[in-house]
Amino acid sequence: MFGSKEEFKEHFMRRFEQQTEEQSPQTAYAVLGDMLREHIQEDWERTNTRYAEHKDKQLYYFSIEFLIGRLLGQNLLNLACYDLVKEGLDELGYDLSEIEEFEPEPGLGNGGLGRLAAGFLDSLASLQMPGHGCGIRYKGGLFTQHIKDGFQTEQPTDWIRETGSLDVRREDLALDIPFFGQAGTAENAEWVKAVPYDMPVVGANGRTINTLRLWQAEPSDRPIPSTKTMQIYERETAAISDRLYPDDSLDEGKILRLKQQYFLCSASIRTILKERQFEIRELPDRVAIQVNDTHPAMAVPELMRVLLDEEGLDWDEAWAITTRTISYTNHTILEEAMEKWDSYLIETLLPRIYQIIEEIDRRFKAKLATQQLSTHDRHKLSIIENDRVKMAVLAVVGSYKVNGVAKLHTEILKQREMKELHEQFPDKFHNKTNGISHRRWLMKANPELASLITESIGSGWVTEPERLRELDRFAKDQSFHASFEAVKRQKKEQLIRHVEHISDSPIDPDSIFDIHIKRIHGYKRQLMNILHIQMLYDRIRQDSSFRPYPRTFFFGGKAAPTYDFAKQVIKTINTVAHKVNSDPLVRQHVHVVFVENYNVSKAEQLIPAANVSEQISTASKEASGTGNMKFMMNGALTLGTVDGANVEIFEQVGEENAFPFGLLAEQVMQFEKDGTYDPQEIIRHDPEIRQVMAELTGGQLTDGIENSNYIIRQLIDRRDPFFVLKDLRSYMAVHDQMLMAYTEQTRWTEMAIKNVAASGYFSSDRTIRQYAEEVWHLDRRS
Ligand code: 26M
Repeated sequence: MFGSKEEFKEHFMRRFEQQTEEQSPQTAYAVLGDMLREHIQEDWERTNTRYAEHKDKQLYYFSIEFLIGRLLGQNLLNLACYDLVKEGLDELGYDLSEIEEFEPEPGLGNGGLGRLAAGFLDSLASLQMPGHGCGIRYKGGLFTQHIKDGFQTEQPTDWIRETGSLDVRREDLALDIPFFGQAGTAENAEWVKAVPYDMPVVGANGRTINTLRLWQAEPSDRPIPSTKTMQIYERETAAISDRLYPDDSLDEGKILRLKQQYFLCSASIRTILKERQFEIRELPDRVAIQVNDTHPAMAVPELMRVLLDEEGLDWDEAWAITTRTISYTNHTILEEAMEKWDSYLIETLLPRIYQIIEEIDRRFKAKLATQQLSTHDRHKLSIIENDRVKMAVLAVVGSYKVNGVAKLHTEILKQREMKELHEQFPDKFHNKTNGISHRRWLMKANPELASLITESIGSGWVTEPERLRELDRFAKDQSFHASFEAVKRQKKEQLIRHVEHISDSPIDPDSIFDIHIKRIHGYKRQLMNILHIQMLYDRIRQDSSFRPYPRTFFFGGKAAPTYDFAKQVIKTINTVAHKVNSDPLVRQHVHVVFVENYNVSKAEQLIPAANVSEQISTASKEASGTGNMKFMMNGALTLGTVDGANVEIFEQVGEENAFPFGLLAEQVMQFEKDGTYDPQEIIRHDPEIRQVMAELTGGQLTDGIENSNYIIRQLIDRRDPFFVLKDLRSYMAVHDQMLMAYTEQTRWTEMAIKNVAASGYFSSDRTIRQYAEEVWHLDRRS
């Protein structure tokens, strides 16, 4: 980026000395930010001009979350100047990784869905495709988690800084969005100004720089409704982009959330249409809009509104254009996560939009009227039902393609959850198995492994990640084994340095690093993991012949602030951790570490150090998972259920190089249907499980029985909806198998290498190529 190292140093120092602030790493961070900003400016403009001149079809990825993580290091890496800058700074007496720590974490997402959106932007730019993000510039990202007395506490996180950031405020593109009022007139509406902040998305291997446009809500200059004071108006306006909702699987139906959704959709769609350089009827050939889950599904009625009311098209023309422009990705089948809005809420907040949704529903029902359908089927096919709008049905009806995020998940959608819709639109449904950015999760997070790979097979895998397969040649190579093991060891030691202050006893780098990091949720079954650990504790103390190979269990993850069960799971993990870690006998075999405030940066430290990747969701519940892919790419072995993309991981690497266990999706779904699963029966018959349940009931695992109530209620009264007790035996057995395998070091290393070799399929570059070819048709020129 800056020519030579010497050039960079000179340029940097010149800048640095001009600063009024003291010469700290923080100032260095700001200076690097300014340098980057200037450096990419020209390529950013050139990219936009190129797209305009070639009339390239543009993709807009609409998402309520973009979990981009820290950008400085990734941008330097993609510009192929990370090493140069690092060495340059080194010679000047600065440590780049220390400087990187000064970048506030942009936590604009809850988890998988938001991180997926960020990875897709990385792939789009790196593949030099015209694809941009549209999202919200939340002042506060996901809360910061601290652990106090074993419990989660939440603090607001503000990430926006004046200096060092690359985004550009585009006042010239600001527009006013109306809420409330009456359908068809702007009378009595309450207006909110939407101001875009454009962030450059720097692609690797070229000079493509795409745009992530994040909208900020501000008071508009228009008159405010007479029923409101200025103070209230200003507060309500700012609230729209004030913070990210911290729920990742619960539809709460809050009006502020609805405002956020419409704000994003309306601002983005109106801008796309206003700035266009083509006839409106060409829209589907010039623009593709992908809606990331139903959160931006208001794009359907909003595009209809603009086409009808502002462009003057008739219904059929408008509908044909809308349903050839928008496509939808489904990320879940969990009932409680399916968005349903009370009709009156939409009708009050967005009267014209509600009229349009009603008309879409009316016409769809009219079309179905000629068919022989059961009442059940008609229910499943209604957009509006019992005075609620079902966003998933609206999204399916209003788009030309609908995809699941892994093979199994897509099959469940087609055959069960959306069976009736699938029968109506058989060609709409397709699978696009998720992927991850190998640039962030291998090259950036694990440069040591990346270098070793390149030394062995050359650098072809960097642009064609599926060529990681060439590593298979080294799966039995002794000297490669030694280097591979040395890298893993180094990453484990680095992780220890990062977390040792939070651990009450030293972490043994020779122990197996077994890592379970993701949002805390019933279906992700952190509870099963910690109950198993407690059972190990009991067994070690009761059976003097049971002395298992040392393991360190890492947990990390946040609970939604309103999710009491998940919060109690955190408490249980911390209580058991304390018990295990302070027992002089047990701690020689088992160590438990809860890593506070799990986020993208923590993931970058944890994943490269893992030996075992815990992916233990109840089969059928995890749509895909993407953490599973990151671990595999870093040479961890998957200990997991036959769920989500685990299925494809097992397929790619071979089951003999992984540890599958547990009920199959079909079995789970059968039990759910017939209700024959009885957790009490397991407790009655299995003495070890009985013991751990007694400890739970006695309050020993949670510091008192008040705390274990939620967990007991879930396992007993609610009959263990996530089959924790049902799968526990199988889970114990697979852990024992894993332990056996680990003691055969050569064989383990061979398996780990094969995992890296088979991980190329899970690069988001592959996913994005598939979307581009089969859904967005980005190569199509008009
Ligand atoms: C909805 C309504 C109100 C407030 C928040 C939400 C909401 C926010 C995020 C709901 C779901 C959200 O994210 C869900 C998510 O992260 N899903 C995960 O998506 C990944 C990418 O496809 C998959 O790999 C995971 O399996 C899936 O759980």
